[in-house]
Amino acid sequence: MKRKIIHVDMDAFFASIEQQDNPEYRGKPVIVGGLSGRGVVSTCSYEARKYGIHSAMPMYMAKKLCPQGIFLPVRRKRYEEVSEQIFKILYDITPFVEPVSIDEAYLDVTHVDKNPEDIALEIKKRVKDATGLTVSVGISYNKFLAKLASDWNKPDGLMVITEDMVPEILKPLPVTKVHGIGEKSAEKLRSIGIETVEDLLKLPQENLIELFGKTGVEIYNRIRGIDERPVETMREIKSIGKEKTLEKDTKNKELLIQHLKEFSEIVSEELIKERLYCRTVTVKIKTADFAVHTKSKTVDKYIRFSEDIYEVAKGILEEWKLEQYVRLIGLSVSNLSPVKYEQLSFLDKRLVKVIKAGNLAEEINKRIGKKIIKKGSELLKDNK
Ligand code: TTP
Ligand code: MG
Repeated sequence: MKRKIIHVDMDAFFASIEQQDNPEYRGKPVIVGGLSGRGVVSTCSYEARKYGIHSAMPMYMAKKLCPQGIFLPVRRKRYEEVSEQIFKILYDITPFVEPVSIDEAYLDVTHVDKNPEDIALEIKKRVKDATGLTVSVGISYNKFLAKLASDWNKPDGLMVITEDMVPEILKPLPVTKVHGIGEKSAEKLRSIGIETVEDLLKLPQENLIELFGKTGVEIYNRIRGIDERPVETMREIKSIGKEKTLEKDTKNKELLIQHLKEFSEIVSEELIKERLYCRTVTVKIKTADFAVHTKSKTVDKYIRFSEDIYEVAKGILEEWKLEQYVRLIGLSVSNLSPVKYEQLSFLDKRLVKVIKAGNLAEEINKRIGKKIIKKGSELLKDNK
């Protein structure tokens, strides 16, 4: 049975949030990014894109292209908050969500008892109602094609790529549209006269392997509509941490706390990148005699921001009676979850195992609300 995969990607995400929060910016070129001398554009509104501005462009260049633009700094915390609202909607549709970035995810809706177009429309409506923002949605039978579809008619797009459309629909595309082919690879291909997928389809697999190694096989398959990558709902990551051997052994707590502050920021960034939250914070110390000591604290709610992690880590160190000089200090977080809502924290391996075993009703019953139980039993029906 062919899978049903949905890819969602918010439109001009950071810039759209700014326009939503500040109605006077709507319909105008809004550019969000680093505003200092060497800053770069994070993203810009579609109005600003008409001037040729795009992500990763140096800010001074954007200012030159559109001096009348509205230039704003990045408010990451706010964007995270909105992202959270969106992911809540996605997880409400299916537990099989793979977060790709702050504004992008794959959903495997093969087992959801609705047609994918209706699910897509529901996502668009619910996201709009909750946040005021538009999202582009692509539907297909694998990840590569679903992502291509969501990008098809941005912003506010909805596109379905069915099996009978492949490979015709892909042929006119530039090779850079193929997942796995970046600018550098495209250049390589251009040098041998290959610009579009149609050109690429003429190359035998061996040639692609010569050019790209293992990825060559993937590219060969993708342009023929084959991509078996599963939507990965679970993360294997057990903990995230950072540690450092000090230049000089010390007993100075202020100095050690300073390191914890820096580590909190690094760890927090990683959590956000992986779309994870944590509940346990561990401080590690290696003393001058090379003995390793750790102390942990588990908090009541899931956290991910550096201030919160730092607060816990600092508390641990403040209470620590340092008897020896410290030569290494570390900070790690564990007890990770992809969502901070308790009712959704069933997104782990166990669920998948149970589904495979086929007897999930009772297991899910224990952990989740009624709505999902229904979805769970539907799944069970499908699996039989
Ligand atoms: P994207 O989804 O790539 O871009 P976008 O949502 O702004 O626009 P589009 O309609 O084309 O999807 O990235 C999501 C957010 O991630 C984006 O709003 C800002 C941030 N980002 C950066 O900070 N730097 C970058 O180089 C890119 C590409 C994105
Ligand atoms: Mg986007």
